[in-house]
Amino acid sequence: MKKGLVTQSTGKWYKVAVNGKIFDCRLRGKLRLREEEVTNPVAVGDWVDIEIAEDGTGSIVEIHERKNYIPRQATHGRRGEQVLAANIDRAWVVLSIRQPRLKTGFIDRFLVICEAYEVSPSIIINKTDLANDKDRGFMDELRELYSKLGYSIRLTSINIPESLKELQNELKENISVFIGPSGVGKTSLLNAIDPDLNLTVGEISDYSNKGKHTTTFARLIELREGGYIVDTPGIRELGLVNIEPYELSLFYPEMHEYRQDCKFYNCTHSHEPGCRVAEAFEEGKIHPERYNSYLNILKSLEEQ
Ligand SMILES: Nc1nc2c(ncn2[C@@H]2O[C@H](COP(=O)(O)OP(=O)(O)OP(=O)(O)O)[C@@H](O)[C@H]2O)c(=O)[nH]1
Ligand SMILES: [Mg+2]
Ligand SMILES: [Zn+2]
Repeated sequence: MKKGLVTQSTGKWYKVAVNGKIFDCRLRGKLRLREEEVTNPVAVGDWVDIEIAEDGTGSIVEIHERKNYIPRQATHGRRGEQVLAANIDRAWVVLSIRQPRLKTGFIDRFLVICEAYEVSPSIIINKTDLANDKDRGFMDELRELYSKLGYSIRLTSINIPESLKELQNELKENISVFIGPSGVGKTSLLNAIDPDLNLTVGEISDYSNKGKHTTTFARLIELREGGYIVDTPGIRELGLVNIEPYELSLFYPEMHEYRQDCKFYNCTHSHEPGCRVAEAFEEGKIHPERYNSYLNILKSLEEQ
């Protein structure tokens, strides 16, 4: 039996690195049983025990306890959760200012998931070279808003090398993950940071701003300058799992100091009398963009 790190997951097959050697592995039966609750019981970033057969392929027989992981609601009508990555030091949500257009709701959902699952989140807004004056004003607002809340936010463009320096430094020395919609430039950023990688990126096309899912499976990549990063396929939605409506505000840091002063302990800060959070919003102490996204996410949790 050998201990290894899962570096790629393509459905039934996983790549597992053991002392620099890669083994193609499948899941042992008892682990497959968990597919009821989790669409992928094993994710990139997991430490696993494998047994190697005579033909050189392996079976994953055990998953080691995780430090943390990033889940989302499974899609395509499947129940349970999907694990996007495991054992992550830092998770970056990547969006582009244009092509496709940035949605702040995506950022806030991502931050909530990370707060709830004890992953340290940061934000990248890419393709700043496509920004017009209005976009630039908007990006400045976002930068101020999120850095005030304590989140790092980087504005990048693969066409502006200086914009990548800070990010490059931050990716050294730990395991990070890029998560975001398709076409925002997750893989392009990695190529720009480490040209040796030569990863496949989407073709330039503006007939649709939807992205075309160029990266089709999650994979762990070692960077030339140090550090590891999980590049993931683009996702359209970030559905929350295992969060009750009244718990949502726990994951909005700016609501902390107000929520304990609400009249009801299970206040959802949407319609209740004596709500201190709603009051703080009225007083301009909570940003409208954030309160609005809070209400949207709350509504989706209540409908679940
Ligand atoms: N103008 C501009 N285009 C960029 C930038 N970054 C990436 N692109 C382009 O955006 C397109 C999509 O890039 P990808 O790196 O494949 O996007 P992705 O996020 O990895 O997409 P998926 O793998 O589908 O999730 C490519 O045509 C890139 O050349 C940027 O900073 N500025
Ligand atoms: Mg990609
Ligand atoms: Zn309240």
